[in-house]
Amino acid sequence: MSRSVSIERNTSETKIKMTLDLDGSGKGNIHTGIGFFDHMLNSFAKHGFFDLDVEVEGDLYVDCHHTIEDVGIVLGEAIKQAVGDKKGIRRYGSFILPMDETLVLCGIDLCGRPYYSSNLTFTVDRVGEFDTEMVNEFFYAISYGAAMNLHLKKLDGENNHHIIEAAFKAFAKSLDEATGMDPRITDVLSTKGAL
Ligand SMILES: [Mn+2]
Repeated sequence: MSRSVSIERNTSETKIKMTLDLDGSGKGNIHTGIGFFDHMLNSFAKHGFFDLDVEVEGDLYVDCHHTIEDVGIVLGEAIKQAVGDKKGIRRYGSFILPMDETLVLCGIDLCGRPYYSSNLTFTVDRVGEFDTEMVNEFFYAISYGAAMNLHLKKLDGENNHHIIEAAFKAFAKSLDEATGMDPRITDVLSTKGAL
């Protein structure tokens, strides 16, 4: 059973083509027009063992906002479609990811309800062409698109590049766990019988 999803989304602000395979090998083919964002999405693919193709034509002459937010919306929708009825998956995932002085915790629940909580703050306005305030916009968009609970907590950290990269990698590891199949789970992991 394939858990690969392709989505195309076109607005007056962004044109996005994305393919996500939850059962990939970590191959990223990412072109968003924002170098640091490409670096983050490649890290997400690599460390979650997802295959992720992303092509974006965004209105970067405005700023990076629409491009980053809309990729979050589409990635959330792709996750939601790829997990389907959620039969056999672990549902929960969490990871505490160290990166030198930085330590970021991620916890997720693919419960069908959107919720986003984060304490990530930054001491610079941008890393490369990526506005740091877009980190929380991006993960908020994913949590709503995928209908998941998503918590990100910075436990330690100084360097803004490290903090953002640790968040993307912690999310990747958590999502890999939550979307992973457990042979002991024969139906949906909920006493309600549905997620
Ligand atoms: Mn890096």
